[in-house]
Amino acid sequence: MITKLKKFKYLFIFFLSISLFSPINLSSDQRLNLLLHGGYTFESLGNQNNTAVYISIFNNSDKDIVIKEILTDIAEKAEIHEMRFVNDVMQMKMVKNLIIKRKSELYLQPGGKHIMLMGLKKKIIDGEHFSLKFRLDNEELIESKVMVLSNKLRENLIN
Ligand SMILES: [Cu+2]
Repeated sequence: MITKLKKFKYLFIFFLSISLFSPINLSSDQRLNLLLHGGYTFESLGNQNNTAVYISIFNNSDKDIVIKEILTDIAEKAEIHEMRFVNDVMQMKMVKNLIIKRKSELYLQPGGKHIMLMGLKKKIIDGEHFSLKFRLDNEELIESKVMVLSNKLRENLIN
């Protein structure tokens, strides 16, 4: 009988801990309307200082969302860049506030918009991953994982 009660006690603690750590309890308000998914970059070579990161962004909410800033531990700074032709030369231009329209997707991909990590603090190695934090216009911070891929997978990429 005593052992049975003990079992119930542990079962109770188990379910209590599940409900305490459940993400549903943490976000009863309207959070996570912006989803960042599938971030990747390529391994750095030699003394490579900068690298481009690509990621898919989904705005499931009814209002436009602005990414104001990207925070990272692995580089001095992170900027959002877009590609522009200037006198027949492709150039990168910084985007200060990236707007993701309501109910829409934005794919940061090679040849287009990308996240530029500038002043890499360490070599980034194939198979590893790191995280970036995105600060939104409502000050919400969203963290997303970036996978590091082999340069062998890279073909004719501009940036
Ligand atoms: Cu760039």
